[in-house]
Amino acid sequence: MTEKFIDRLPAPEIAGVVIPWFTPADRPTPDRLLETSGLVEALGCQLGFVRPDQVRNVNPSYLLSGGILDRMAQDLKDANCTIAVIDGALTPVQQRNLETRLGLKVIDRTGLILEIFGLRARTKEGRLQVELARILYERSRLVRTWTHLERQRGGSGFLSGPGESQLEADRRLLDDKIIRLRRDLDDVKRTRAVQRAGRRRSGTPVVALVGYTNSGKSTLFNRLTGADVFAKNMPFATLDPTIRKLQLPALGEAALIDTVGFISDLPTHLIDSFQATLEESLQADLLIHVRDRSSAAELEQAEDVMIVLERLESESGLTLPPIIEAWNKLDAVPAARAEAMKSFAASEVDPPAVAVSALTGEGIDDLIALIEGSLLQGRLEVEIVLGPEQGRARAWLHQNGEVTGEQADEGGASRLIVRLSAERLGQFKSGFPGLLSEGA
Ligand SMILES: Nc1nc2c(ncn2[C@@H]2O[C@H](COP(=O)(O)OP(=O)(O)OP(=O)(O)O)[C@@H](O)[C@H]2O)c(=O)[nH]1
Ligand SMILES: [Mg+2]
Repeated sequence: MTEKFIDRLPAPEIAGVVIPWFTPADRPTPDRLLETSGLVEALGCQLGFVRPDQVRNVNPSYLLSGGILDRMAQDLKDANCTIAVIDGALTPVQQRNLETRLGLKVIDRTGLILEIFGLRARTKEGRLQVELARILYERSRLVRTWTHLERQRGGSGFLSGPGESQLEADRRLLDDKIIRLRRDLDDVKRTRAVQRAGRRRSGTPVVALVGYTNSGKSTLFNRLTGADVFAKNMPFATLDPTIRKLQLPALGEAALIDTVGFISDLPTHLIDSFQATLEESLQADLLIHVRDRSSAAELEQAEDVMIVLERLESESGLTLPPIIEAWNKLDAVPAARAEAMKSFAASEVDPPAVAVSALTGEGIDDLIALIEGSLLQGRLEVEIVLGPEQGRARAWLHQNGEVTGEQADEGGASRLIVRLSAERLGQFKSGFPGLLSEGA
């Protein structure tokens, strides 16, 4: 590669941000402005200015049209900006043209989010996923800059010039890296599958938190498990999945997963490369959709979360687990509305909901009751190994559960995957003690 499309940013930069909008329907709300500022700050940049600009006529070379562009150039200068952010989608050509015109580094929304992910990734898995996302992004831009690169490298042959073969070489290099990263990520997936099988063998129900970034998942996670996970008022505070024990009054031990949040216009490359992490949630027995009910953009955020989940469902071939909702930040909502929200939540059935404050602890007992109730209603998947002498247990399982897989081991034992209600699972545990390993 002779060229890097997303460079690491030396801090502190001063960023000037324009949020382009086109029709009244996509005019940025005040919350969108806050979100954009949050993203820029999450990158460790100071905010020079942030402003929505309506693009009435799209200029294909720059996206922004004349007047807006001139004003942006002036504002960037006035605020001593060192970087320009267009919180929208730029083609590689537009990005390059803007950089030349403004004399600054320019990044778009995808570039911005990728940078933040790069800063946040801590675990090996997180880093692999971010690296894959970056390379997929680079590769997609490589394809579209074909003519540009060719011209830049001065192709001399007139049928297939050096420009083209250079591009081919770049592309192959990226493809090789993509293959290696996918292979490494497959290893991660295998490890996860083994851990999951362990939990299944012990019959531990798994509950996963999902939701828009900054909705309070980690705060709720800490509240529910007594953990001390990094929770902060910034987008993508959490990137790597964390799993902890959750004590339920009747069911006993469950596992709770906290993971990466969603955002509107989440770059497709990110969803693709975060499959391993996101699939972990998809294979839970229950999802808690955490919604920040104090945000004005809350409804759109909730819709965006569901869109991503449904997309993951159709792409992975997995079925979404049952979903309940935690309407969070109750304390930040005016008292009268909070009261109305509490009773409204209580009347919701599809999906069932509870109003809570992860910060003050209000409503948390109700949430725990709802989690337990939903698990009891839902069906859990467990793996049980039975010796040849355990015919009675096998018959019981066939009668009371749904056996979705059965495999014979060398020693004559068989390995059953069974879907059971939590209640039946409890009966099995007490009726056939010792057949499910504890606490794996
Ligand atoms: N007022 C109020 N603030 C809350 C509540 N829950 C979380 N917050 C705040 O919201 C911000 C984001 O919380 P996090 O728990 O980091 O949110 P998250 O969903 O894990 O965010 P990401 O990991 O970035 O996706 C923090 O400043 C929290 O203190 C709540 O119930 N009330
Ligand atoms: Mg978090």
